[in-house]
Amino acid sequence: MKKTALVTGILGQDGPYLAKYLLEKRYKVYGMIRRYSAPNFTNLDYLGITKEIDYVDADLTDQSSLLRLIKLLHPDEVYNLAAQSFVKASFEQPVLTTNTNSLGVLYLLESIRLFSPTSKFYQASTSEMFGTNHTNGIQDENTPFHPRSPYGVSKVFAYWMTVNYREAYNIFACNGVLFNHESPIRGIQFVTRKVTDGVARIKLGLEKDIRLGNLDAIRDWGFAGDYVEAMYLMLQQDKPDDYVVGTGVGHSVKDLVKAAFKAIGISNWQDYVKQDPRFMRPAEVPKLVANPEKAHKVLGWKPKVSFEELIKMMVEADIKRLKK
Ligand code: NDP
Ligand code: GDR
Repeated sequence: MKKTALVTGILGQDGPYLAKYLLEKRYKVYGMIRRYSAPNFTNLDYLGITKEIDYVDADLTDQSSLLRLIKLLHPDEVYNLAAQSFVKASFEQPVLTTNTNSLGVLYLLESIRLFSPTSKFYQASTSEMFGTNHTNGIQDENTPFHPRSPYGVSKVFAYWMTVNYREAYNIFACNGVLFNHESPIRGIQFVTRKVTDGVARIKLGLEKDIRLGNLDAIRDWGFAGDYVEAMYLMLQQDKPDDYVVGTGVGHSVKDLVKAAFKAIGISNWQDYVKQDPRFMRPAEVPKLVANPEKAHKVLGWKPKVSFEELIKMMVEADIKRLKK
C-alpha cells in the first residue's frame, strides 16, 4: 500500500516542491485547493507534476470542508502549508490572515483529532515568530517569540496549538520553524523574486529600475527544494518535535541585490535601485538568522544550495521565462 499525504497550499511555492519529493518516494499525494473557477497550476507545471496529484477541494477558513476532507481521506501525513503568507499584506488584512493562519490550523487539528488521530501533522511555522528576539544574534528552538506583524502573531497561535494537540491528545504534530526559502517559483511579491525578476527585466531592456523598501534587513535565505526534505524528515522520526530550519548564514537585502546584478555581470547596482516608502513595513524585523544545529543533529538535514547559487538560479530562470 502506498503512503498517503495531504498537502495544503499545493499551488504555492513549497507545495509543489514537497509534492515532487513525496511522489519520488512513491506517496499518493492529495493536493488541497480552494474553490476556484480557474486554478493556477503554473508552479506545478514548472516542476512537471501537475497530472500526478489528486486534487481535493477545501478551504482553511471553512471548518466543515476540512472535517469532510480528513474524514474521507484518513491521510498518513498532513502537511499544512496553506496560509496568507505575505507579511506586508498581513498589516492590511489582519483578520483574513488570522482566520486563515490561526483558526484554519485549529480547524485542521480538530478534524484530525476527531476523524483521523493517527495522521501525522506538519505545521509550517516561521522565523517571523521570533521577530526582534535572538540568542547571541541568531535564533534557535529556545529563542522566545516576539512577533512584529499580524502574520507573525497568527503563526504563534498556530505553533502553540500544534504543540497543544501533541501534548493533550498525543497527536504526532510537529512545527517546522523555517527561515526564508526561495526558488524560481517564489511568489513575485517576495523580495528575492521581485529582485531576480527585476534584474532579468533590466537585462532584457524591459525595465529601467527596481523599487524596494528596507535594504538593510538581514535574512537567512535558502532553497525551497532543500527545505521540503526537512519537513518530510520531521514526520519520519520516532517522536514528534519542533525544529528550526535554515542555513545559518545571513545576508542583507543589499547583498541580495548585489548578487542578482552580479549574475548578469553588472557591478554598479546602485544605479538601478530606488528606495520607495510604499515597500516599508509599519514594524520591521531587522535580522533573522537560524541556528539549525538540532535539525543537523537529529534529522541529519543540511541545505545543499548556497545563497549565491540560489540567486543565480532564480535570475537565470526569470530571464528564460521572460524571453518566452
Ligand atoms: P505561498 O504563499 O506560496 O503558498 C501558500 C498557499 O496557501 C497558496 O497556494 C494559497 O492558495 C494557499 N491558501 C491561502 N489561503 C488559503 C485558504 N484559506 N484555504 C486554502 N488554501 C489557502 O507560501 P509558501 O509556499 O512560500 O509557504 C508555505 C507555508 O510555509 C506558508 O504557510 C508560509 O506561511 C510558511 N512559511 C514560508 C516560508 C518561506 O520562506 N517560503 C518560511 C516560513 C514559513 P492560492 O493559490 O489559492 O492563493
Ligand atoms: P518575509 O519575506 O517578510 O521575510 O517573509 P519578504 O521577501 O517579503 O521580505 C524580506 C525582507 O525584505 C525586505 N524588503 C522587501 N520585501 C518585499 N516583499 N518587497 C520589497 O520591495 C522589499 N524591500 C525590502 C522586507 O522588509 C523584509 O525585511 C517571508 C514569507 O515567506 C513568510 O511567509 C515567511 O514566514 C518568512 O519569509 C520566513
